[in-house]
Amino acid sequence: MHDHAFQGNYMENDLASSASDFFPDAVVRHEAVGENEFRFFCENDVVLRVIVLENGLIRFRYCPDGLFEEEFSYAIDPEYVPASGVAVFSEEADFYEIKTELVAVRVEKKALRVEVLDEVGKPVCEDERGFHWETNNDYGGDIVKMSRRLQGGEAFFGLGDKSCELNLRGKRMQLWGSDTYGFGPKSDPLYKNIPFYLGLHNGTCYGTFFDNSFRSFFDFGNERSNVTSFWAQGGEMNYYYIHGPSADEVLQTYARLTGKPQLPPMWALGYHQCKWSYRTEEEFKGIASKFRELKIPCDAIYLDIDYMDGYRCFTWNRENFPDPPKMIRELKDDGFQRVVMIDPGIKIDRNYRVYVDGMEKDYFCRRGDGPHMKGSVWPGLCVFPDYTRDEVREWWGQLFKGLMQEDGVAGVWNDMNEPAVFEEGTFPRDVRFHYEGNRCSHRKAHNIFGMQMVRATNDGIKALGHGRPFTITRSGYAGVQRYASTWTGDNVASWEHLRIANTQCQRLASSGYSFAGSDIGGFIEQPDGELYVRWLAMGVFHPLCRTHSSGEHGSQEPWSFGEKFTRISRHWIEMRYRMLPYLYTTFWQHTQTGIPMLRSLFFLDQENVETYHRAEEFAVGDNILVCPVSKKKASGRWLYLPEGQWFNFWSDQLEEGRNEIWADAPLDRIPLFVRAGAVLPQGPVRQFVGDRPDAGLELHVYHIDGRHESELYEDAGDGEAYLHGEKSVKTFSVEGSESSIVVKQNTEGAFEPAYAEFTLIFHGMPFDAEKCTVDGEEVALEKVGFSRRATVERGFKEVELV
Ligand code: MIG
Repeated sequence: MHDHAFQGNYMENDLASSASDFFPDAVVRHEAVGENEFRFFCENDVVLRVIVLENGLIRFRYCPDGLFEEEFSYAIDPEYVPASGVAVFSEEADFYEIKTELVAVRVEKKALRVEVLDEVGKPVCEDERGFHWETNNDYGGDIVKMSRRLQGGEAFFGLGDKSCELNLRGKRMQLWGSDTYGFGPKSDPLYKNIPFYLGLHNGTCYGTFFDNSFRSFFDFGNERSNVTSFWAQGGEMNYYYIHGPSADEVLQTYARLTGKPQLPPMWALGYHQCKWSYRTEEEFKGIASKFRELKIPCDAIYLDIDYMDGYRCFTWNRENFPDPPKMIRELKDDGFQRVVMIDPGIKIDRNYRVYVDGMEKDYFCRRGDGPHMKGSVWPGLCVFPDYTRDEVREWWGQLFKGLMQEDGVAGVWNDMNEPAVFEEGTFPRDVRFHYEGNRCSHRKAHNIFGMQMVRATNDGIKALGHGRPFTITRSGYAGVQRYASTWTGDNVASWEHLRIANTQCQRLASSGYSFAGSDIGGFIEQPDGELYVRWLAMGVFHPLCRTHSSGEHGSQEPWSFGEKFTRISRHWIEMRYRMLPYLYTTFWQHTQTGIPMLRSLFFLDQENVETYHRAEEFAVGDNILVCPVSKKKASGRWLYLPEGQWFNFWSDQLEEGRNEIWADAPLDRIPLFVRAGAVLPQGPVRQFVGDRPDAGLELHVYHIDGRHESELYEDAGDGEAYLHGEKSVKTFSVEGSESSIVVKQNTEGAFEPAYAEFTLIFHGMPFDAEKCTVDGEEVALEKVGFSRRATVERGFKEVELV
């Protein structure tokens, strides 16, 4: 049932170099097209087009025979407008040079090799043999290849959901989305296809985005230790060089090019509970009331495939769910959002309206010779919508009308969209796709199928009036971050998988896909209480925080492991809600800048090679750093702090960065550090996001010898008013010395939250604070443990503590 045919099973065309490779000859001619495009023509008809989109964003397109096919990309954000770069062209004896403010691109005359140097002339990225190709007689087209020199000390990151070590140096990876039930650290390919990676050496970071949806490969010194290469089994050698020099800048540019997510409703950042499956109304409602009864916060509960009538999408099993609108209304009244699964397979059944309608409209995929693509999935034999046609996407979107508008479903979960079919694993290669008029086979459409499915889902429910849709997808291609959140698929309840989940969420974030989480506790098999709470403690800091399990091994809810672990689970989920204002702010910042929500250590200190090899520590947003405990029976762990000064969240102990330290961590602690000078907002514990709206926030102020700024973003938490000014962005600047600290607040935007006061809590003051003044007037200062606190009006301008 679960097919692994594509794992480790390299076929004849999988090698980076082959005896039948062709290479470009010498450049014989060049021309400029407009101000930012330069074309180079070789003796044997190879053509290279270099397009300067921005000073640090250069696109390279190659063709072997002078004939570029029409271009089309699902990845590029339709709203992307190049921030036009200024290119200066010159010719030297051996090469041509295109110079911008940030980089110099050299194209060697002899064999079309490309080299990119930074503004001080340091090589960042150099072709080895550069572009070459192999002709593909089976399918036509070419296997297009690129090889580069691996730079001294170079580390590699990104490439989506890979489960191997964080730094990809020495690895070879494949992109061909696969349903990999129970994957392990060596499984490849996995579910997602994100052909974007970062190279980092000598403190300089650059990105490569190979926008080609065919089955593709990336080799980081695996086949030959001094060579990096990437290639695809069809399509064009079409890649973007993205200059840093910082990793942040690379990600910002990549996000401008391929798009940023919309801000989700705030409840999407609450705690989510899922299982395969809650099978009856009684069971589903029972789960919900148990959360409220035990006072464990929860915002969303999920129905997996079994709520449907024989797995027919957009239907209900009326025996088990006799009155969905009523059930949903009751859950809604109790503060629960309802998320349901929808798969791409449509059951072949002439009494099923979705099938009949789709057949009449000719919306399902067909085989090369004409018949419909049929494959077995949960409902039995199915057909599959061709989501690469806009009429089909629109039709699909409308199908949600009943679920969303009549029944009151709040969010949609798209699974099996690699696409997965039983037995064969995926569609045969000859299946045809519309591809927005650029007709093609499954070889080209496979890797974008899931993205187009969830796009149709997301746009559909948006058109049905959900201003901020919540969708979650298993597969995706570059750009999918515009449409949906994601999870890392069918993992296992083991300590190794806790570490893999950490790696995958960090890696997805580095690949432009921040809104991700893992099945907390593991999908397959049953965690024990210790593993569950350690995993939950990490999951609380992931953008998506959802427990899910296959349900085959008993229950996996926060109360499933005895009273002690119920208490600890509650503690962690309450922590999620305390962090919610901070996480929501971090998400909003991400939608503005494209800087990842989770940042592996090299984002924080990229001059420092120690960070190239650190995999478990990560920052969440601007001000906090986490390092999950990932071993059984550990009482704490060693971890590395990057540059800067960090306060231990639990003890207020000040630690100097660029140090390996030990942090104690009993089961209700996770090594957690706050940046000196931060203002960390913490919310009240709520049972769900709409609960107690007038409860005020705490602002935790951490000392700094110097200055630091932090932000707090707020809005109504749902709907689109925030796009029209109904939001509030506060900047808190902290200025501290040995004997005082001043916090200034500046607010922009029209949104007024329902609460009136902040509690300021001062941490790590190196002086014995005695007096607190707010806008010139003294206020009461309370001493609590090693911190001082004062309650102040929300609109304060300046608070001073001496
Ligand atoms: O073939 O819907 O990854 O989260 O619970 C398995 C049942 C299909 C795989 C998903 C998993 C989900 C399960 N699905």
